[in-house]
Amino acid sequence: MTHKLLIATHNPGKAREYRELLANLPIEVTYLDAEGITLAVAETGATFAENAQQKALAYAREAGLWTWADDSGLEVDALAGAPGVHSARYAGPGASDADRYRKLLDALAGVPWDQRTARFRCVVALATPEGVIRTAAGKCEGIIAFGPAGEHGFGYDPVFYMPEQAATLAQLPPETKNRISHRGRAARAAAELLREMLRA
Ligand code: ITT
Repeated sequence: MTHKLLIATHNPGKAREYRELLANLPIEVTYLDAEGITLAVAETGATFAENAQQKALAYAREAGLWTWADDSGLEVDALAGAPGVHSARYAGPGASDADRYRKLLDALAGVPWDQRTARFRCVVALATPEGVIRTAAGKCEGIIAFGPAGEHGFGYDPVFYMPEQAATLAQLPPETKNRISHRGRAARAAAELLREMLRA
C-alpha cells in the first residue's frame, strides 16, 4: 500500500524544499491546499518542538493522514534568542519577508560582526491519525549580515551569512541550501523516521 503523507504548511518556500527532499521515498506527498484543508492551528508553544508536534497531530486527525509538520525560526544571540518561535510574525501581520529582515537589521544596528551570531532551527514532527508522534531536529549556524544579498530561498535567507560558504543562504543554489540548512538536516532525519514507520 502506498502511504499518503500530508505536508502541513502554507509556506510555499518550505513546501518546495520538502518536495525535493522527499522525492526518493515510496510515498505520495500531498499538501494542505491540495486536500482542501482550511483548519488553522495556532502556534502557541514555547518551543519549535511543541509547535511542530501540535500542528502534526491536529492535521493528522483532521485529514486522517500521516502528517509531516515543522516549526522553524531564527535565534539571534545579541537579541537573547529572538525572534525565535515568533520569526514568522516578527514584523506583525501582513508584513513581507523584507519587512522582517529589515526590522532585524534595525534591531542589530551598531552590533559588531563578531556579536551577530545566529542560528536557524527546525523541528519536524511526524504524526499519525492514531496519535503516534516522532520528531527530528536540525540547526544551521551563521551570522546576521549588515545588509541583504541574494535572490534564492525565502524569509531571512538574504541576511543569513555563512562564513564557510562565503555567502548568504539566499546566494546559494537550492541544492546547496538543502544540504546544509536546518530544514535539510531535520528533514533527512525525519525521512529516516518515516522509513522506519513505513517498515513497521
Ligand atoms: P507554516 O507555519 O505554514 O509552515 P511559516 O512561514 O509560518 O509557515 P514557521 O512558523 O516555521 O513557518 O516560521 C518560520 C519563519 O522563520 C519563516 O516564516 C521565516 O521567516 C523564518 N525561516 C524559517 N526557515 C527559514 C529559512 O530556511 N530561511 C529563511 N527564513 C526562514
